[in-house]
Amino acid sequence: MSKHKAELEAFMSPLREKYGNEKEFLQAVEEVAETVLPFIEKNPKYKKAKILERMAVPERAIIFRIPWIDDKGEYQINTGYRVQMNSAIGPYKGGMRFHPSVNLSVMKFLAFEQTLKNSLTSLPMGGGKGGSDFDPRGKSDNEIMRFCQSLMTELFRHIGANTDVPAGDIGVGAREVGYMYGQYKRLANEFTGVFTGKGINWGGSLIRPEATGFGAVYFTQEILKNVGDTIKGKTVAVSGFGNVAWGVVKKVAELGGKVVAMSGPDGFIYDKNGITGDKIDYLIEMRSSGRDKVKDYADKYGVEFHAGKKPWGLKVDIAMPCATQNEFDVEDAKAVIKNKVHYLIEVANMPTTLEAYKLIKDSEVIFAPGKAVNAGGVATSGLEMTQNSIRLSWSAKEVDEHLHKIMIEIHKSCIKYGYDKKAGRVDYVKGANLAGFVKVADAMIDQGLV
Ligand code: 2IT
Repeated sequence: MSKHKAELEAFMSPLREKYGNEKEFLQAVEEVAETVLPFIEKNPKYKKAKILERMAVPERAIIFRIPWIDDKGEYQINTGYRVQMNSAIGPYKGGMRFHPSVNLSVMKFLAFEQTLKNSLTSLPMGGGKGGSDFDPRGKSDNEIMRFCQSLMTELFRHIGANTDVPAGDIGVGAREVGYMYGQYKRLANEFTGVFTGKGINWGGSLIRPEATGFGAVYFTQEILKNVGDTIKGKTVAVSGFGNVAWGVVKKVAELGGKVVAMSGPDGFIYDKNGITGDKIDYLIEMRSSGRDKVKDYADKYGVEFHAGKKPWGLKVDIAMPCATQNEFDVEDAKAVIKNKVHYLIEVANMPTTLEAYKLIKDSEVIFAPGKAVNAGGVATSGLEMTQNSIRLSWSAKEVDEHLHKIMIEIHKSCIKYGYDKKAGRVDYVKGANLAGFVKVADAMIDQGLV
């Protein structure tokens, strides 16, 4: 076993023993440990202070009961979570996810990733994540409201504008943020910027809904620029059709690229002319009507629909998984390598399995990790917090300019920590992990053993 592998094993094995059933959490930690441990070996102050060991344990994790009554009058019980991972550089910050797959492992992985991601944005935000195993699909508006109110009846005592600032994530959009915020305000008796992703009339920021997707494309532009390429004329495949995928489609089209494939739970569509113009508006319409079938798009525009399939078998220039964790597996990696897809840009949080990543890493494909690529979402949440603090609203142009600059800076940080002279290329995973780690680690050392 190489020295490097032995170190990784020594670090991971106690975690595996303790948290063996937390598959996603262990995966996220291992991917970070793999690149950070060699750096820690060279910088013993981090080793002595056991920074990475401390970062792998949440400062606090709250698990709570969410009882609510459905429209038939039946009692329903869900589990709520808020993992307050790290507050070394700012209040806990991160979204709330409502999805049946939510459990402690998923919450911890997301909160761990969030800590490094938020650090990368250069804004003062710690890392947190929350949510529930509640499935919003098929629920009435009243059921959603009652659920959100019950959740907040417990959560409100654990959050605050200077303590922990939640936002949206999968299954949580403007409506859910509204209902949670309303109940928070009622209980806490104060109007503060305790949430981001708020409505524009009551403290929200312009561009926040598009920010993750826009930021991902700005970051992609930088990757391409770095190898003398541009997005113009490039074909792109994306998965998912939530906020994030929509932002990607919109920005790619604006910059002269072509998103030719998009997926939903029912399969994917292939539109060789690209999703542009009024087709993008139709996507928004599909989403807001609560339909989650991309087949509707294929029917309306007469394009190919591939039932039950993922879009990664297509010969495109750029693949951008925007849906959820571990959606991109070994078979997808093999297809992407075979088809000579040039760039695999993670837009969701940890969409690539560890095994798939290992294949990609040893290939020609340029890979960028979600925590750098999708940081524009939370960065714009940070900008929303700033606007709330100064009691001003910035124009869309102002917010977009800040976002663009932040993404350019994140790319620079990745180069600073991830440029491999020998290979003559950037290791974006190493770059993002180290850049995110160093800021949090130094703050933790400054603040002593807490
Ligand atoms: O994964 C993420 O970065 C988010 N869901 C956004 C978090 C936020 O606080 O805006």
